[in-house]
Amino acid sequence: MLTVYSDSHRLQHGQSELIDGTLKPCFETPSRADMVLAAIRERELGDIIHPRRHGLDPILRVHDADYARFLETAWQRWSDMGRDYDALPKMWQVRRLREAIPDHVEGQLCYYSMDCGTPITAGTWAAATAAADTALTGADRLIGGERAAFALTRPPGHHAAFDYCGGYCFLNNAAIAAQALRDHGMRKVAVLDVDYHHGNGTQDIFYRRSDVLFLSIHGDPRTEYPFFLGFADEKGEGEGLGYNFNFPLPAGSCVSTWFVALDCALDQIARFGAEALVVSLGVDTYRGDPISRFQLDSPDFVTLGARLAGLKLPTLFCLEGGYAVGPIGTNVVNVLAGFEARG
Ligand code: OKS
Ligand code: ZN
Repeated sequence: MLTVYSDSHRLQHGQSELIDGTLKPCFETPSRADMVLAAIRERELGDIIHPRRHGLDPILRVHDADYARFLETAWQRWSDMGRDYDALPKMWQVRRLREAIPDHVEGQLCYYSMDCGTPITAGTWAAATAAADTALTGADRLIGGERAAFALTRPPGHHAAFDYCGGYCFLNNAAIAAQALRDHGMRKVAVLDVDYHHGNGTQDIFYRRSDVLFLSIHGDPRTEYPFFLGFADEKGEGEGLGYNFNFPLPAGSCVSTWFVALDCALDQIARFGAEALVVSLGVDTYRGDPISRFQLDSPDFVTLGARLAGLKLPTLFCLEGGYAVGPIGTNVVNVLAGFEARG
């Protein structure tokens, strides 16, 4: 399978995130992508290409222009105040506070963030746009007739919504790619999110649309991040009613339960009549993941890949979460190799 990869991911290396009540080193590190790339080379998965620049237009198909401008300028405005450490928000626009967008960068940081785990650094915009280009270059290959591609996207994207960042995500790589597939003639696109966490950003972007089906299998938001979205009763709105499927599973769920949910999701994708599939591939469902609580073991990722291949659709994989850095390469490549073996 073809891999799209850019060294620019390294430009996103946040210092700390707020977790369990303290500032801790970021879980979302450059070493994650390094390990995945090393495993791809070692297992000889296929060619590795650089992304082509696509500019802002395909990003603005799914993101708010003011939000994108904020991301692009935030670090400069933050450092103009004499700050040389990561920009993190310190409050949120909760109920009954004014909804007007603040003028000041500090207020905007609060307005455009979902959490305190998504630091904006000097290199965030360059890294995030390179990740979007990585996904878009993978989508180009599918449009060109390729069966499948792997976009080694970092920073990840699935928590990034129309107009906010969060969960280590700034631009929604998978959504940007899915929209590009639509814009290049694929009439129905499915986005399947198998990361441990609900893909709230992707759901947000496509919630009112029937041309992009969104499905997510994830830890139940009653106990798991992102807490405020990802419940089974979220089925889409307006035109999009019936085109959003959430499969929340209790934290600690066993492997067989997870695969039952996967089969339900695959059935829906087949019924929908998708012409292409985008997989938000998080491997934080792994039993050894430090911030997640499912039980998949490394060989289970081969099974996942094979089941996805059974849909017989042009498929773009975009990397999302996965924080057990030692095994992350094996787990990701297992999915891709499982997919290819099933052909
Ligand atoms: C705040 C964020 C904590 C959890 C973020 C989850 C990121 C992830 N410190 N999403 O798929 O893996
Ligand atoms: Zn995750």
